[in-house]
Amino acid sequence: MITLAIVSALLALAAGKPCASDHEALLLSFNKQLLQSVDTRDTLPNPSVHIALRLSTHHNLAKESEHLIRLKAEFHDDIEKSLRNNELVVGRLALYILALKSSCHDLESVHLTHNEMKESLLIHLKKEMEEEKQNIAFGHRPKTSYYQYSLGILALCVSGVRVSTHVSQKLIHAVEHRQIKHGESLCVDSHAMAGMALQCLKDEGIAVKDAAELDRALATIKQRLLDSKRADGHMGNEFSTGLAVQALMAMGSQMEECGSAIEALRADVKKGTYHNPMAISQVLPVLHQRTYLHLKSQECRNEDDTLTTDVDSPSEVLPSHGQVSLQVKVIKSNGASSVFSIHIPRGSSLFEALNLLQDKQTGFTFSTEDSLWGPFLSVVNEEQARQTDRRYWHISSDGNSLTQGIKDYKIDAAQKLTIKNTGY
Ligand code: B12
Repeated sequence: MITLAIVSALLALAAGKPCASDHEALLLSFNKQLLQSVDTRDTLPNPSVHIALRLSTHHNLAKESEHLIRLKAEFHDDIEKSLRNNELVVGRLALYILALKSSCHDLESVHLTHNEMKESLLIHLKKEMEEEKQNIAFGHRPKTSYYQYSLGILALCVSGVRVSTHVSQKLIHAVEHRQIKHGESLCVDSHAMAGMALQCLKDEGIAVKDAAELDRALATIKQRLLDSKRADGHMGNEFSTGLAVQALMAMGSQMEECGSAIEALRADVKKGTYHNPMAISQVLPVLHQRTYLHLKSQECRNEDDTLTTDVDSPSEVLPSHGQVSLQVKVIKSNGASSVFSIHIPRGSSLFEALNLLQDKQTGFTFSTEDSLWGPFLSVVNEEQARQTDRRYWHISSDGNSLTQGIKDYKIDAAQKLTIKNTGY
């Protein structure tokens, strides 16, 4: 309680706000919102949500332990299913390990069954990291992404496992050679994750090839994160700012460097920008001034158990009036394009709009794959944009890249959407 009061006071001070109780109330309702999301049974339990709940000050221990049991059953099975399909599971496995760690679960007691062999989670992650290291050596990038590669290093490091110098070197090299991107631009989220992974190695004194080079990479990441700050305080966009501030804190930044970014996050929370549980899970820790590096010393003793889900009844959503017109242009990988038009109820999500368009039998079809962020658009008009071929369906509206997925993006005004099969 005392810690929370100090944290609140610090945050209020940094943001130039006199009222610390305002921050505490906001934090509590945001925390409850995330807790409530674990009651949903129509999606897999999400390890990132578990980590954020466990890094918080207030807890609902019964719900958290029930969630852990579901992770160990359903999420675990999903990872094994991917292994049977010969997919790499670096990022999801790393988050699973961090989630177990956040609940002080004995990692050695959990095993993955693959090719009729039983392996501990950490051993399996180490092997996949070696494989990714080879992929970078021969293909100049990991098969998954540098975001997942960083998560892998972070999970091993936080669990006290030695990370091979060759593995860490590949990440340091990628930072120095500006290879960490989301589409065409430098990826703020992945830099944040890389920063936390490399900072963990430094703090733990895990040997790297060249300590001075590690320091240079950390300084570069810090500078790039600070350079990504927009006039409104966000670093990158609304959805990367939480991780960016977390990384800066882990790297020892002073509050003054993050004050406006934290204030932007608080304004977003108030506006209701974060309703996707994955988005909440990436913002909540930093509002508690915690980072993933705190998982190293997680103790799970004498925890508060007062968090409830009696969230204030959600503000009534008024039925939207009228229809808006939507134009959907699809550009396939060979450049061929087709345009579809439809009228949809104002306020529909893009997912609902695409379903209506499909039902009209105009020739437009689509399908999605589940992910921790929700449905990822994977097939359009019978063409699949495969991540294995480093392609995806990029979505933009009136020329601006969407910052949310199809389930979260709401259409309030007439617009022209472009769905383009894009390489990355
Ligand atoms: C890497 C990445 C990508 C890569 C994924 C392929 C690869 N090389 O791994 C590519 C370039 C394909 C991509 C695409 C998009 N991305 Co992206 N992506 C990321 C990033 C940096 C890491 C994701 C990851 O690996 N997570 C770890 C693993 C363990 O979790 P996972 O759920 O299994 O990961 C998969 C999904 O996350 C999925 N995915 C990636 N991005 C997105 C976005 C959405 C909305 C969904 C549903 C799924 C999804 O691909 C991952 C690999 O298979 C995150 C950053 C973050 N903060 O999370 C942004 C992030 C998730 N992406 C984002 C966005 C907006 C998009 C796009 C919608 C951009 C666009 N305008 O087209 C598209 C998705 C369009 C579609 N077809 O549905 C936002 C989502 C914000 C939000 N509120 O929804 C994030 C948070 C970045 C940001 N700060 O804006 N992305």
